[in-house]
Amino acid sequence: VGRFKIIESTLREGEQFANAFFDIDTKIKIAKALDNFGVDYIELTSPVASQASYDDCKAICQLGLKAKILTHVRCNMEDAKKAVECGVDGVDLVIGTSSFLREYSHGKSMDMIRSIALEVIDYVKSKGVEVRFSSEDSFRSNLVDILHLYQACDKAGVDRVGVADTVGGATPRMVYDLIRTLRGCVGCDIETHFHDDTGCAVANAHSALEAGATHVDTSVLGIGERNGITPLGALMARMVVTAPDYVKSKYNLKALKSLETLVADAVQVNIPFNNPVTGFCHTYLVPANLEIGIAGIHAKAILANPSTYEIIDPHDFGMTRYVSINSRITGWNAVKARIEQLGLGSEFSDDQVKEVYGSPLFSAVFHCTGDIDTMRRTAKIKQMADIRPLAIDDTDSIIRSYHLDLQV
Ligand code: HCA
Ligand code: CU
Repeated sequence: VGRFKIIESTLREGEQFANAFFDIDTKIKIAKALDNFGVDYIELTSPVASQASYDDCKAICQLGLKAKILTHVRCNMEDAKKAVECGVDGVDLVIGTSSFLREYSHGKSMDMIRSIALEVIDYVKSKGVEVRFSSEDSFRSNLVDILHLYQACDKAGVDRVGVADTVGGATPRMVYDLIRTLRGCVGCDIETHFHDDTGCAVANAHSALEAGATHVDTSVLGIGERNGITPLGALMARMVVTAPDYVKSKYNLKALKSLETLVADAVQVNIPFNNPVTGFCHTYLVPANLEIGIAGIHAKAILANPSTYEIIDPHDFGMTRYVSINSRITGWNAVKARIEQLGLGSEFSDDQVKEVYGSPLFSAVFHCTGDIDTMRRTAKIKQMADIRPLAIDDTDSIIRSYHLDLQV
């Protein structure tokens, strides 16, 4: 599980996302940001797709990035030739092996698939280029058929075989079983690709690694066909817990948020509110770089030792912990921490902190005048939070005006 590689497919699978249209400048920005993050491979749309795809693929190959550049093509000679022509480090070949795809898409038998695959693999290898062979819709393909096919590819010297959950229906246990079996059949690396239709894309990737897979396909924010694939950020959140030393030393986690923002802007979506590490619930109440919000009832323990309620240290991702105090369930310790963050710690005694915090006993007598300034002057945090949701600057102004009153 510990040592895995990322095949970052924002510029291939991600281009199949409904909103995605990347011009060359955007592609280059994203490729550089992915490279800076430290992904092992960057996968690009097939150069056969369009003239711009061809030109852009060539241009990205010439950027001199540390990441290896791959392109993703159908498993046939013409496509493979175009791919090699672009100067890529590797070619990802794909062909459908499920009965659905064989019947409704390309109409080829398993024997035909096998002989084409071997011919194309041989060609790409002869050009000194890395090659992967993947069976699309692997989980709805005949197990014996695909194992034989992968074994033949392995013998032919393929660098990786790929397993794809094209329709997003696999469970972590199905993944574990298939990868475990495949691991016993081939010596080459095993790449995996999981769609998220049933919400299992991260769990499936983790299961695959546990069973002996070596490579995981990701995209930034998971963008891809339908609701996409394993998101890079969520996989990082998962793997920094599973394999902390490897993940922290290999990937530039502090660059995750800016990478996600870049891609979110490019495809005009918001970062999902519940996104691991960088989502809205962490960043909502955040001035500058204070991040990770935690509800009030857990604030005391969090402040004493963050690990009490946190599996991930936000600092690993370049963020600071922000303990939300804008709630009626907040405890006075959280208010004290905020006062300290505001640089006023030395000027408040514990009794004064408790006073500005406000005892719940007084909430019955507190009247909302409707005038926000009067409310700010007279309200205590607790009472006000019982009336309406508070914003960060509400509590800050309550603290500051109390502090001013202390000085007169
Ligand atoms: C596609 C389908 C694919 C391929 C995955 C792979 C899938 O767009 O060609 O090459 O391993 O989900 O099956 O993305
Ligand atoms: Cu896919």
